[in-house]
Amino acid sequence: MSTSLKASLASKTAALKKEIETLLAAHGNTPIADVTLSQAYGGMRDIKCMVTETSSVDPQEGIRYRGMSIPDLQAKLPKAPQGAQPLPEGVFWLLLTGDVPTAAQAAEVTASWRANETLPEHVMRTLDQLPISTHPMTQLSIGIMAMQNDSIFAKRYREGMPKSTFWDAMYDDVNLLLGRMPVLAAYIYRRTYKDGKHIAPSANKSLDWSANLAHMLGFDGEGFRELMRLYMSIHADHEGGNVSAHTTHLVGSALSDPYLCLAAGMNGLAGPLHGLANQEVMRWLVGVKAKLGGGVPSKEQLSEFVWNTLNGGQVIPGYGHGVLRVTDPRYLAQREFALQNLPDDENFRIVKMLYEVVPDILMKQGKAKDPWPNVDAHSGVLLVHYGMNEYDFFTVLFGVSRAMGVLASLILDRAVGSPLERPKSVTTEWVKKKVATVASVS
Ligand code: NMX
Ligand code: MLT
Repeated sequence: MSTSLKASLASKTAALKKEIETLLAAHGNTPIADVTLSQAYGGMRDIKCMVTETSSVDPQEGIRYRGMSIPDLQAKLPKAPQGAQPLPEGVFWLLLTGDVPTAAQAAEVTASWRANETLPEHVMRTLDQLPISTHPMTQLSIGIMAMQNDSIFAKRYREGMPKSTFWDAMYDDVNLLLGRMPVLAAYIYRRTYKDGKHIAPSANKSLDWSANLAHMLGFDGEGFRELMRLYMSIHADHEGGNVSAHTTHLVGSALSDPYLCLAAGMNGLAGPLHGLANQEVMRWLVGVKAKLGGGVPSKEQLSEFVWNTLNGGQVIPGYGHGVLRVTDPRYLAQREFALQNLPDDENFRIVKMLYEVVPDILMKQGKAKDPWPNVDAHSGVLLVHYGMNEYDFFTVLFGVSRAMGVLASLILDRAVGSPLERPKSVTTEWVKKKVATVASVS
């Protein structure tokens, strides 16, 4: 277990808890948002009604982890010996504490996760019983649930642990879970697509978490390792309101253990409007190529295909966002990676062309509030470039990364004593009476 991370967390969260108590005592009744009827019916978009410490998304700037943009992470977080991308171990430290770790501290996280890289036998047997056609995200969720009997939080809760130590039990569970996530993901990949020929974790115990994941998947080149470090770092967190983070937080508010919470979050990530969009992008792009006879289409052909998709009542996967109103900086980070490492890749050339074509069309159509590409518009072509052609697996990689962000928040939730989440719902009948009353007084 990473002892200095836990110690740093303990002192940070004690201070944060005090700060929140002081704020609530002085300003507990201060309104911070109004809610309109459109928001109540419209997916609660933009209502400021929850607090998440790990990251925030500005509509014009995109993601910042504890105030740091993606270029900041790339410049300031520890890297692998020959690498240029941040180590996700450093991202996790940052998300939890708000501090940039040293290389030694990031290595401590690597060691504590890699000490947990064994899947219980029954988890593998459970997965082996599933039809091979079971979607990898369903396998991921079932695999996480199958490990729930190991939950330290659930065991200690049953034994009567005091509320002040919830975060400590949560931390220990999360440490185990994050150690196991890459092994679980690799197990699913190799059973589903590689005839069950599994690859053991690297004997080199100082190999970082992402490189070891790449190894267990069966991709040992430095290019794929760097891609995994970038991928794992940028998909980790996107403030608290997205479906996977919000679900994990909500389920955790019932004091469910992190296995139950993470599986719930992953089930949300598996939806096509959320993380599953990354597989849909690749499928859609391959569909374009097949329909147009292969190769790189012209802009005119691509535009026609985009319009056909829209006129068929479908969304353009990888475009649009619930919060962002600019190109997603996670897309730009991946574009930068592609420009450096695979500038002539055929699929990348199509992705670049889509960037020139789709926003204009979405603006002309006039429905999407954000016509720009999101993180999922780019990730698939990078994976395919290095030989990972199994699109249905892509969201599992998103899930391994997202586990870091949502589980960091879950530890913080328990540390500051977040209560049961229970908003008030109303009926349309109630709404009709309410608007009638408001209309009669104005
Ligand atoms: N293609 C076609 N129509 C779109 C798109 C798109 N990419 N994005 C939004 N619209 C439509 C949307 O379906 C809605 O139509 P209607 O009024 O008929 O229901 C209208 O534009 C207004 O939607 P917005 O308010 O702009 O978007 P919202 O916040 O509801 O949804 C997404 C955000 C991300 C769900 C939406 O943009 C979308 O469906 N994008 C494609 C799927 C995707 O890429 N998802 C991944 C998001 C990132 N992630 O990893 O989670
Ligand atoms: C995410 O990374 O969770 C997505 O961009 C969706 C969101 O933020 O709503």
